[in-house]
Amino acid sequence: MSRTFVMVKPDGVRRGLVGRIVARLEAKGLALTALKLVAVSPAMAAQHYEEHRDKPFYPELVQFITAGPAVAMVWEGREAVAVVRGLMGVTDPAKAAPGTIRGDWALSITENLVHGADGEASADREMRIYFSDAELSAGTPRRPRD
Ligand code: 3AN
Repeated sequence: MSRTFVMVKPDGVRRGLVGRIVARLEAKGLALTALKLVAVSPAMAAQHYEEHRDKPFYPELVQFITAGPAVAMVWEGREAVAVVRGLMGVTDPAKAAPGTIRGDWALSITENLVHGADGEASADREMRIYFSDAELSAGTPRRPRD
């Protein structure tokens, strides 16, 4: 089992696509283990996108991700990182395959609806920006109480 960090970006929340995006991941068989609506602060955005700090699109990216509420989530399942990236489609929605989230519902590179961690290490790092240890363990499936 692996876990990944996923975010519905502000454009997805604004456009009312949270439910449909969550439904796609649930239908695939992944398990939702943490979820919250977050106002991403500039400090959180800087941590989240630190690898892109020197890219020309960085200011636009931070401006966008802090512009409205986003939905932070942790999903668990076999090969969760790769499975989520497959369901999202490639970064540029114009090139994302039909049937993927970006391929079906997005067109802009910046406003591309979803973020999914690109590896287990980044998933772990990113989920800790948005969730406490207690929140990360709360969703772990438990045996029902007797
Ligand atoms: P992904 O979200 O597919 O993992 P990354 O990690 O390469 O893509 O990029 C992070 C975010 O930065 C993207 N989701 C997108 O919003 C933005 N981004 C990436 N490349 C560009 C670009 N060439 N122009 C504008 N924004 C970009």
